[in-house]
Amino acid sequence: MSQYRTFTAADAVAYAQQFGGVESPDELVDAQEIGDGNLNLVFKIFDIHHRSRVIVKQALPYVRCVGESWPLTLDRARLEAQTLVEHYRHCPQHTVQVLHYDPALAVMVMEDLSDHRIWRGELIKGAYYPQAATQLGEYLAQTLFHTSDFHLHPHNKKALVAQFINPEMCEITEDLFFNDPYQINERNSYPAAIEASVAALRDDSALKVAVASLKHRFFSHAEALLHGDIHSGSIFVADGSLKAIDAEFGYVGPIGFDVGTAIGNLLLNYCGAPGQLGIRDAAAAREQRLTDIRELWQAFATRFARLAATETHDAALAAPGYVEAFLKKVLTDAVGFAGSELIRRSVGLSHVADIDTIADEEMKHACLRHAIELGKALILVAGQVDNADELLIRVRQYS
Ligand code: SR1
Ligand code: MG
Repeated sequence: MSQYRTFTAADAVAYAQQFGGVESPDELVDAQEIGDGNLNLVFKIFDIHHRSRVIVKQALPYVRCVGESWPLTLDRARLEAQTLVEHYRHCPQHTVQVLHYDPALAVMVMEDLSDHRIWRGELIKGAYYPQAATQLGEYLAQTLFHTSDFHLHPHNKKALVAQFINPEMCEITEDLFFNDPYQINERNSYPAAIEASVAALRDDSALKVAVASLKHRFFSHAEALLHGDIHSGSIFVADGSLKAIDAEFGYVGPIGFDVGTAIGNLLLNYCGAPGQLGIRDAAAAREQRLTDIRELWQAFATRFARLAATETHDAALAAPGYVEAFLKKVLTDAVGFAGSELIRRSVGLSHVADIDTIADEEMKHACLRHAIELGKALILVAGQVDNADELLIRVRQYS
């Protein structure tokens, strides 16, 4: 019989005492459930001095934000823990540390990052972390290069693909990114005022062909072990520090998906800024997001190319000029995936606070329309974008 049971706060404390790796486990006395994501329970565990010491995260057998009517595999806890462990091996400075995990209880214990804040909230406030974009580019390069065919022996790469088969979580992405916004679907959620923009998505056959191509790549291009959901809510920041969390969508897929999700979320903030900040601050925030995107791509592509120059084991993939050609393709993919992230966050089930928390309804609708139009444009022009400056020109053009 399965050992699984849903944790109470007391269970989480007891679990942390046993597996938290702290020096005086009896001093762990309290837990607060802080999960604000769509899927899981997350407990912060406090000691007798009310200092938070570790995090206990448990997967629920259903989608938390929807309820028991949408069952979901508990295996995602294993996939999340193993993705984070693998990414930590290659980029410990930018990956949360998993201290323990138990696939039967679908639980993991992680380092506490209370001295960090979720990047999305900071971006919305207009707080600037000058190193964050470069650090995110570094995280993406290190984790994606070291889990790709550039670096791994072909046998190990195939074993990695098998280890990270993640059909149920991939299906969520497949539906939410590439189907729902382009059809009438009960999961979609958007204000009636933007119906014309959404209806235009359903009627655009060229767009649907481009989205089909993106979905096909997501289905079939096993390039590297992705984080799979690297939006600004999956990233903690502090002065000079950035840590990725929440990797339950991890699977071996197209590198451009992770890069594009990261860029897409910076662009969601770009679209929402006029509704969140005063005119001058919003203009500055927008410029900052474009700089962030340039820095992210620059850091990613430079590091990936450097790693490829010294650590590519396959003779054919080491051919001079190949990695540069590959990175152009990654950017093209990333632009398309960024566009699909903009659209699905505006039309679909899971909105982001960058736009969703805008108080003025008309302004919110304008920001949603902008995100949809920008997303559509990026999906359609992705094939023509092969450097970061060209991407930024396109973003300005559709703003
Ligand atoms: C049903 S899950 C909805 C979204 O939340 C997660 O964070 C992923 O982004 C997913 O697409
Ligand atoms: Mg998440």
